Amino acid sequence: MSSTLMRDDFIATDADALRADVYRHYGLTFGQDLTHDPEALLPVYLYKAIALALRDRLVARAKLTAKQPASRRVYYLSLEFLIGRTLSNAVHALALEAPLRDLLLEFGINLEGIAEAEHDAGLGNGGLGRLAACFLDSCATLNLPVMGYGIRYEYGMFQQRLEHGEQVEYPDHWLRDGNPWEFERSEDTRRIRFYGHTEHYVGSDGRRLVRWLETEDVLAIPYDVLIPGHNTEAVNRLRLWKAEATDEFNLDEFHAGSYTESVAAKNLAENITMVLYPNDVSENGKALRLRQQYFLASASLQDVVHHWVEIHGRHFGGFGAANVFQLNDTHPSCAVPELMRILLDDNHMSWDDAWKVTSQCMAYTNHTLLPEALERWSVGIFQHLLPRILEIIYEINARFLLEVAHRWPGDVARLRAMSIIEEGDERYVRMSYLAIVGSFSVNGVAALHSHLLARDLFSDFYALWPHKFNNKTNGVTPRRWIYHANPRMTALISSAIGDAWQRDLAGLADLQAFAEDSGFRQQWQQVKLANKQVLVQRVKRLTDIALDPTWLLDVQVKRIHEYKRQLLNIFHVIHRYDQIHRGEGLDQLPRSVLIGGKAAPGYAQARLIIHLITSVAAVVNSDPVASELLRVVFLPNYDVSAMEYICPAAELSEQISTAGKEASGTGNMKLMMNGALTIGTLDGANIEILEHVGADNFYQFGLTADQVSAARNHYDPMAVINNDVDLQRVLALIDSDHFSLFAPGRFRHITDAVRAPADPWMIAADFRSYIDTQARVALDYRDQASWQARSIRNTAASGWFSSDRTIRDYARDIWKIQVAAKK
Ligand code: 26Q
Repeated sequence: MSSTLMRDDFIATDADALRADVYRHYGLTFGQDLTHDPEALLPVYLYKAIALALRDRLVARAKLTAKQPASRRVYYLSLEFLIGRTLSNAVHALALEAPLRDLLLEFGINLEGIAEAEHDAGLGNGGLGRLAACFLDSCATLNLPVMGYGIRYEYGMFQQRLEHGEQVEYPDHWLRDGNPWEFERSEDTRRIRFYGHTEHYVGSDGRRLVRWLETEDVLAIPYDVLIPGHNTEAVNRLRLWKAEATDEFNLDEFHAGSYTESVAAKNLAENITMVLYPNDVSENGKALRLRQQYFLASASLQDVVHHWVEIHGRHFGGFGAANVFQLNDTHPSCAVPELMRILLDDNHMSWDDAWKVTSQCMAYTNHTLLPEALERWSVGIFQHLLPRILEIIYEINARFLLEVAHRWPGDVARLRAMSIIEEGDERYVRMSYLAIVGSFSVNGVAALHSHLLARDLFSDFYALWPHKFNNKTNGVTPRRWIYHANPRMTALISSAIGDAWQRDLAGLADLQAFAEDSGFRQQWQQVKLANKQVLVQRVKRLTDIALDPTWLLDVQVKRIHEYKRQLLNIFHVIHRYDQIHRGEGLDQLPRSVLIGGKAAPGYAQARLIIHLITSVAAVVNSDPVASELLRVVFLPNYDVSAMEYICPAAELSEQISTAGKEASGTGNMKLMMNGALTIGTLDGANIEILEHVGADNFYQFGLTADQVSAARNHYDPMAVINNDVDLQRVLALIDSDHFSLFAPGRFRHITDAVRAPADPWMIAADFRSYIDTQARVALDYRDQASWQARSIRNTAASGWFSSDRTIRDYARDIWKIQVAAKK
């Protein structure tokens, strides 16, 4: 069966061959007339022609990689892969930048211009989705047998525009111009079942078996995207599933003559992969989201089992040792009962044998400490949509509770607390408990986060199974976030320490010594200035706001959420504006404050925070006095491509979440790598950033996680406010409608929330500490020699935050697979 790889599969990577292929795809694949007139050129076709020429060169590598023997394979299951653009990544991985730039000269256009024609693959909300994309990059680069499984959403993360200062969402039809990077693989189509009912029967061998009958089925069609490693021939795969109706859809209606209605009903099935859900509390509990989750879990597991059976037959004894499924949060945790279903119902294994296999190959990563963000599904929805899966969850729970009862005899409260089924007026399936019970590994994404999971959120489970719990601090890929995003800094670093650091980011430590070199510091400053100029031009184009590239650039980019405290940031801006207005602080350091991020559409308070930011920006930027010292920008539609030009330019990185709420953060790492200093709380990975870079090179402020929890029950924001004239003035300015002249009371919800003793985010508690620390930043920035030295030290200390390090940790501790020694 196995085909041999043809010599011809390997396409020459020289400049002439590349040139011929780009011309061929441009003229033949897309039927365009060759033109060297930049005015007449359609960049989207040139982009697609180049993409295909590059993809051609990855195919043979991908086939070879797939044939490599592996004693264990890993599958990264995620509802989100926030890939962004692929063109430059492929160019760099194939080391084809120089010939491609030469070729593009013939068309009178540069690589950056062509790259802009590619639409971001925005198949994720934020950190969790981008982490999955960085991980795939590192796995390929480290030559690991890891494959991604996700969903090919027709519409990715919505596009954000501002209208009258408010967020408005537009659909992200990213596939409109076609996707040159994917291969449809209809031969691997899988069938997914929904609804129906179960029937228990006795098999011919006397076993008690279960059938899932009268289901409504949907087809899962795989689309493969190639994931090239860097400095290696390895090319891994990301398989994204699209839902399609089966051909027997609504046969009854069809025969009854309602042909058009029955074809139209295809929509119901095809809706499943129509749109990415925004991370939105108001969207919780939507049945379509559960359909997406089961669709991904079932298609992916069937796929892996299918290929297993092709090789091993229906013998699953070795399956658990040969496969690991890494669950990216609880979103794909239906994988646990689904693998049980496949082993029990489709392969007639005993419960004990099936459970041994399943719990040997599942591993769960948690990404949140917020109790309200833990996934729960109403039993009613489950029963209706996935009756067989619910039955299996009940059985898993019954056996698990026996174990709990054995460990804590007579402790009914503990049974109630740990049950996978939450009892009450309405009953719920607790997806995190299902994932913990079904997995051999449970990890958090930063040291503090993992510690708090074990100590607080999952303490009962930690007491029962301490060996399952571990930490894997997040990381980000230096290929995208340094070499691609910041070529100027990359060149400067290599001119100082050589280029070994580009293969092992720990080598960045050699840069430490250059912090004392004044010539190098000046070059470092020039690079930052050039990057700031690029950003300033983009900001001008997108918002019409003019920034001065010599001012301190203060950046907060991330999803808009109360716990991330964009409010604290804008309170600081209002405070400085107020000072200027009162004729104080006219000698203050000029600063540009850039804020970007999307609010979940149903999250009213987050939308209001955006409106406050844009309203403050309008007032400050048009004030003749204030705008000489302070400018504020809300950058619309923050996404992966935006971060690629923001992080090289940023000088101050705002990581100001309420301590104990941000699991890790990853933007903090991208900004640090590019030489920004962090102003941050002791939260998530900020703590590890501080440990690596040292307290002199990090602006720490605010309550610790333990202080936040201790203050919880006697928090008195009014006492804090009454003691702080600056905070009183900030609140008074907002309440006086200074930023909402024609809409009295518009921001009252915001100031009320800050004054409420129940404010979980403790804005008032950290205000003074934040303002004072910002004043220190401003003072320190005036000493540019010292600032640049500390910027260099941040980059030098950032090597540990490479996702290559993170993936080595996963490979060693969880996946138990070999990584080749460092070169
Ligand atoms: C859940 C149910 C229904 C609809 C949507 C969702 C949903 C979708 C996305 C829930 C959560 C998310 C995304 C969470 C996320 O991005 N978390 C972040 O993960 C990063 C990577 O580990 C961390 O660095 C961040 O701290 C964490 O907030």
